[in-house]
Amino acid sequence: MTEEALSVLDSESHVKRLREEEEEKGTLSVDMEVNNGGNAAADLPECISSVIPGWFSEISPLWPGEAHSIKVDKVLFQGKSDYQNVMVFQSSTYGKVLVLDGVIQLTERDECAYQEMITHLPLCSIQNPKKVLVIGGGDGGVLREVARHSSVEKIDICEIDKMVIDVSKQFFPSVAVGFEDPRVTLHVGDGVAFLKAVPKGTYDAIIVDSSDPIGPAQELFEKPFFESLAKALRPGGVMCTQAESIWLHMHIIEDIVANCRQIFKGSVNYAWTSVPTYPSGVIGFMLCATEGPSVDFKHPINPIDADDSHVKTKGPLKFYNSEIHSAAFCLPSFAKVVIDSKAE
Ligand code: SPD
Repeated sequence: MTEEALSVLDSESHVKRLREEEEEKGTLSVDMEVNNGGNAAADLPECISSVIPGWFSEISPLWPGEAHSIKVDKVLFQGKSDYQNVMVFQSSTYGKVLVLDGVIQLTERDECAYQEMITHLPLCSIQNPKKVLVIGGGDGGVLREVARHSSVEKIDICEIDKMVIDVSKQFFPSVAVGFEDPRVTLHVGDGVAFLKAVPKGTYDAIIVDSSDPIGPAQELFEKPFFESLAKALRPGGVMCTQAESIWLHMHIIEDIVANCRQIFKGSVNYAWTSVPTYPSGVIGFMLCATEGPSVDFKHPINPIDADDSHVKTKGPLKFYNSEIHSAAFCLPSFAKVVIDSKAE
């Protein structure tokens, strides 16, 4: 069987499994069943396919009723680690794509918009970050960005899934290049347990580059984890965590903001960026500082774009600049109302 055929079968069985899960939960459209006499798939008009052959469709209960699709040229890798399904495919328009449990983690074309923002929003907000911890981030992209900061002396990373690291090194060398920096120490293990063992006040900055809060990353969105983060930071230290989409996940964001407000006694702000291949095309970040020297996240005091010493070895920044840093904290009114109300 050709790889193209395999990829179609795989995406069909993935969609079938998710449909079955949705049906079990009763979330699949009732209208379709009624309008089609109970045989929805068979009676769909030709222009609407239940799955587009040769395309990857991203379907999840975290974004019910929609599925972004990307045309697959070739499936390059499929495997099952101890934690999740791992897939890499060559797309027609976004370069290579890394998928974990059916959810896109990065594409070669737009990964810069996420990795640069999740890293430089916190690190450009404090003077001379020296010790940085990355939780998750097994593709190495956040490491690549942290390594642009010449003040940084030590970079620890704790990633649970070795397969993600190996696959990234094999298929995404320009992302995984972050692992080659001599300041990096890799810990393969559970980020929650790792953080609990960190002595109080160890890090200037912690970046949590996780997948969505279903599966191995779920605990990284819960209150005890935020308490461990705060404890591991020095006074006036900063953390930045992936905080989902204002279009899809206001309920998750509300909880994160409320928890962080209680736990972090310094600044607590929400920022966002545009990533076309993430659900709804945007993703947000929760930025928090511990009590201590005050941190104004909205006005970078350590501008990486003013220093070009990193450009020779790592290439130019593609997305981040000081203007987009400040702009990232401007929220649409519907989100501002909710986030500000939780921030009081
Ligand atoms: N909905 C997908 C969110 C993925 C966030 N993490 C991406 C990891 C890239 N380093």
